[in-house]
Amino acid sequence: MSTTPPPAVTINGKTYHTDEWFNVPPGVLAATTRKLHLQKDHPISITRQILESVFPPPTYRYHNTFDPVVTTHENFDSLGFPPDHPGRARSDTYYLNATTLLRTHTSAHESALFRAAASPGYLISADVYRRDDIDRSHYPVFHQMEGARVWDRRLVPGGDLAAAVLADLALLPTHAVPVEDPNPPSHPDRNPLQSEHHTAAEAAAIAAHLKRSLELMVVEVFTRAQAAARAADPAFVDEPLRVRWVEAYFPFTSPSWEMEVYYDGGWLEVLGCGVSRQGILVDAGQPESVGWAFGIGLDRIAMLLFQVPDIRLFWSRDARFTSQFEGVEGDLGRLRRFVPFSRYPPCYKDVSFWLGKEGEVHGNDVMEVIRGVAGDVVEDVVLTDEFTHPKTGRRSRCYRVNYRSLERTLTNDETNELHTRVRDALVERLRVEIR
Ligand code: FA5
Ligand code: MG
Repeated sequence: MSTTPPPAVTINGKTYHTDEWFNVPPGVLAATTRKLHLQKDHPISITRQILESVFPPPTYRYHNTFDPVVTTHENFDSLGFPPDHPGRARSDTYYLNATTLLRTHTSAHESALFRAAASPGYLISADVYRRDDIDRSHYPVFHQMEGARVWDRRLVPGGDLAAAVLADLALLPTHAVPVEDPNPPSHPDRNPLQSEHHTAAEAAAIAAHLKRSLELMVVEVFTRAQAAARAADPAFVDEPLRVRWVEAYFPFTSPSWEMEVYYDGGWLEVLGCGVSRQGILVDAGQPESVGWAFGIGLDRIAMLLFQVPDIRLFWSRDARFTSQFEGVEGDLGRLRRFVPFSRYPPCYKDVSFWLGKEGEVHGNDVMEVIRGVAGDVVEDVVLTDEFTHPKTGRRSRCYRVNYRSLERTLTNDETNELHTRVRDALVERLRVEIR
């Protein structure tokens, strides 16, 4: 994508030089100042506090002010991402320069926190950045909470680590939610037992502690959401919570799982987790510690908790949104479901183009050009058609853009003007030819 980077950018008071890797648009740079997870009475901040309540101090320490700018080493290498991992591509990640980027996940801080070893467990909540599609559940900036818990073998009485972890598990509350598939089989090629570091019994105890902790976390959210719904409507009856575990893969955990929650007719992934790969603890100077880690999307949980239908609302400064959460932070009993204000009419416009001679155009680049022009007025963008001309071999694509403001009805003239600017920007930035 053709852009001329500014020579340097300043984020949270620190200045970074840019190079040909720079690809952060102004709207994303501006979002680095918002810190929604710390904004009083914001649904993201309220969600953070509900999740924190399940992981109490002093066992868990909270870190909520880490800077979003990290090194490629922190975000990828320290976690064992291979050099050719697709997540490293400029099409997926926002770079300031070749070795500095906006973190794509809170795991970027895992190594430093393991190294500090200030407490057996920690939580870190923060804004994270990814180039992605545009729709009602995707935004280039979202929020994650990462948690971890370790046990130091040297501190375990009698040296029986599995027994010590199970003793900690026995101290956790229980819950009555049925867990479908509590122990899905792990495939040893992707998720081997780390047999040079753990016995099977130790890994099983760590996994059991991990799963119970995370199940308690979603039970807490779900109980709060039900109470909020009943407060608004005493006759409200929600579907019972259903949870399941599925095998997953992360370069920094083994075995690994995702938790899914049944929602609106389907299974929704809410978090990734696993038993930490020992290499990360060894590199962090903690070879005697073993444990688990997880990462959860706060925006997704907040959307479920408050029934917020569109992720863009979290960025809105419209009082019809913000006023609905006032006072909740000091008193969770005041939590209510979000009452949507009127939805304005959608306006669909198509744009079809031939790819230029330079060839491939990444879908994320198309999304970003459109977001760059239309900002939060674009609700979603869908690729509706793609074909190769049989004679010339030229390739064509068609995208359908839905323009719909959260705050007002757009006029015809306004959407036409926006769409013209979108088309011009696609030509200029991506060198495509409008059909
Ligand atoms: C990760 O980011 C891992 N760092 C999680 C992890 C941490 C695994 C520690 C193991 C140990 P993933 O990309 O799947 O994994 O994202 C984790 C969660 O963030 C998802 O389950 C989802 O809840 C949320 N999430 C991911 N992408 C988006 C998005 N584009 N918009 C909103 N939420 C998202
Ligand atoms: Mg995932």
